[in-house]
Amino acid sequence: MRLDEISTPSRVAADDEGVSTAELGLAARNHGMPLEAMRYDLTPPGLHYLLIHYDIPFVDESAWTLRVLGEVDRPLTLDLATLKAMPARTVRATMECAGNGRARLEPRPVSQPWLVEAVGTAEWTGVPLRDVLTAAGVRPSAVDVVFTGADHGVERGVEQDYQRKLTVAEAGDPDVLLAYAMNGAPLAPQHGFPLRLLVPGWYGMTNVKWLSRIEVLASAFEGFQQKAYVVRQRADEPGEPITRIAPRALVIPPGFPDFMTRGRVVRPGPVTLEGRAWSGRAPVTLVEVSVDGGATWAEATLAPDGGHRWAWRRWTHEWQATPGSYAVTARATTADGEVQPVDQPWNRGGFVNNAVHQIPVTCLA
Ligand SMILES: Nc1nc2c(c(=O)[nH]1)N[C@H]1C(S)=C(S)[C@@H](COP(=O)(O)O)O[C@H]1N2
Ligand SMILES: [Mo]
Repeated sequence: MRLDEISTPSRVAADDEGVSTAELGLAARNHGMPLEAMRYDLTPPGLHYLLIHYDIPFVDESAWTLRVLGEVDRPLTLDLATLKAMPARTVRATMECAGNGRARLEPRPVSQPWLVEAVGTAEWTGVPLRDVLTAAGVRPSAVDVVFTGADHGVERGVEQDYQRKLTVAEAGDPDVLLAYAMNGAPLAPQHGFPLRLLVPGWYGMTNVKWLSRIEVLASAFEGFQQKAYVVRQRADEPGEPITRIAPRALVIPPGFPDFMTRGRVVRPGPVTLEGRAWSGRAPVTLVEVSVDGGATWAEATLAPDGGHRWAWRRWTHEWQATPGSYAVTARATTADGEVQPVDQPWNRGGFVNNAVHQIPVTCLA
């Protein structure tokens, strides 16, 4: 047997093909954030979404070290106590999986079948990456910085440690952290204990968990996960690399749900529609709400960002509900004029689908 016989290539589902038990298995391991948890500024423990390509590695803190090597004058081996003794920084960041929205694409790329719930917000504490790189003395020849996790698996026939890179310039951003705490507590095993990379504003795949090694290269890194996270229409094109989070607004589902369909029920009268909006590109400056599936829009009230540039912002909108059927939706616009699309931005990997999300709501008589 060869690895490529047990590990299948990426593919797109047939028109009438339902989600398979393999996709269900991924969805059960990699759970989303229940949308009602958008009521919290910081996603409470256990409610933040999870995405783990392989297994959660078991890491013994007393034996763990981080190695910094490659194009540096002083290769380092750091334990957790040494990292925690360095000046720390805390950044509040909304993290979102690049595959969020994938299962709503038609046709559906077969992979982790996210609807819209692959998001969460946390306060991450750690050492600025650039302080560690400065301590190691990055050489002028350096081009890319490669981050390796302790997890190992096979994907599309390629056996690998999970690895992603930043360019030297991207790695120098003072908000990029080697984080050992999430919301003031040590990282949970599923979120990367004992150390993960945190790159505020970038899609999830960049934030390498269970960090074991940082290698500075004098050439461009072309690892599997660099080539996998690209927007492409055909399997044989190189595609556009995925970096920063596209703007998105989501609605906290109003009223109460039907158990099976999760369709919503409200009673006539005032209903406060509420949600969050975020962008890793230009900041969100406008949120609009529609109760008729996007036929008409009203401007929502956007709360101040409180100095948290990389975190979602709360928005509210008062709605006078009268008996009938509604499709409640919201859309975000950024300072650059980027507006969330109504039509799906389809691509083979099912990435960066920030098309507006509609929630069916019934107002009782
Ligand atoms: N080592 C490692 N890091 C990883 C991953 C992984 O599978 N292995 N998944 C990435 C992806 S695709 C996402 S979306 C985020 C999810 O982070 P979370 O599970 O803490 O929400 O972690 C990223 N970091
Ligand atoms: Mo992801």
